[in-house]
Amino acid sequence: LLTTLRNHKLAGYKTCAILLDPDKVEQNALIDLLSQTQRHPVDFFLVGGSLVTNYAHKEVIATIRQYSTTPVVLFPGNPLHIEPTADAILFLSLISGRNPEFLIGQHVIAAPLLKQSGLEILPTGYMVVDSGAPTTVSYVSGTMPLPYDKPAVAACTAMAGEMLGLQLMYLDAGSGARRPVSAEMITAVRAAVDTPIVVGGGINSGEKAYHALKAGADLVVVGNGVEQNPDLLPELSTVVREFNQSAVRA
Ligand code: 1GP
Repeated sequence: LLTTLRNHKLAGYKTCAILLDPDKVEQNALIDLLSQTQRHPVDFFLVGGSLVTNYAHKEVIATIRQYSTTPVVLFPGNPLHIEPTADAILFLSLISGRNPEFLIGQHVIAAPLLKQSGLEILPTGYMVVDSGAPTTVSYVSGTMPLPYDKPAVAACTAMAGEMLGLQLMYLDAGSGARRPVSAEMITAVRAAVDTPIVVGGGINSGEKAYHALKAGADLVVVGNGVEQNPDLLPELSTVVREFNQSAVRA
């Protein structure tokens, strides 16, 4: 998947992913969503969240496999969320924070399990961005998010992450964020690094997805938006497709 993401980035081809939170997703709603993705495809499913109270990763992935061939990527909050039936895992180092547990500590615990799992490892610089209200990820990780209006801080953080060898950068305003990551910040990070850039948190309309892609995101992640509004999936899929078509024409 990393090679695919890199090639897409080089070709200027944009992608989108739906984040499924095993705590929230209900079996029938998931089946409906999966059948909708036959008509309105997405590129990846992300499964996980920073705090999972109902560990149903395996069941959620089994249902996805039953109805879809779209790759499944784990978005873990801790090593308990490793599920070898997925295709890959975002191996997240929380580089916006200064909590050693989320920079390297949990990774040491997870490493032998991951080595055995057969999962593709996607080394990811994870940057949580202030969205105007405390988010679960900030609270659970005990870290301060990047200031919303300091694109240069995000750019330098991403640069350092890339120099440390991280292969993807994920700018996340947090689940259900009131405001998504700003276009200015995405553009600054885009200019600072060559890695593919993932952007998520609070993207609950096609328009917001468009702005993130236009600013330089390679992959947009939508979670709550799709759960709350069934019309968003077709909209999202159309935005990404049209974006790619206009890029080809240009
Ligand atoms: C959160 O980026 C994801 O980690 C998705 O957020 O649920 O707000 O779309 P939303």
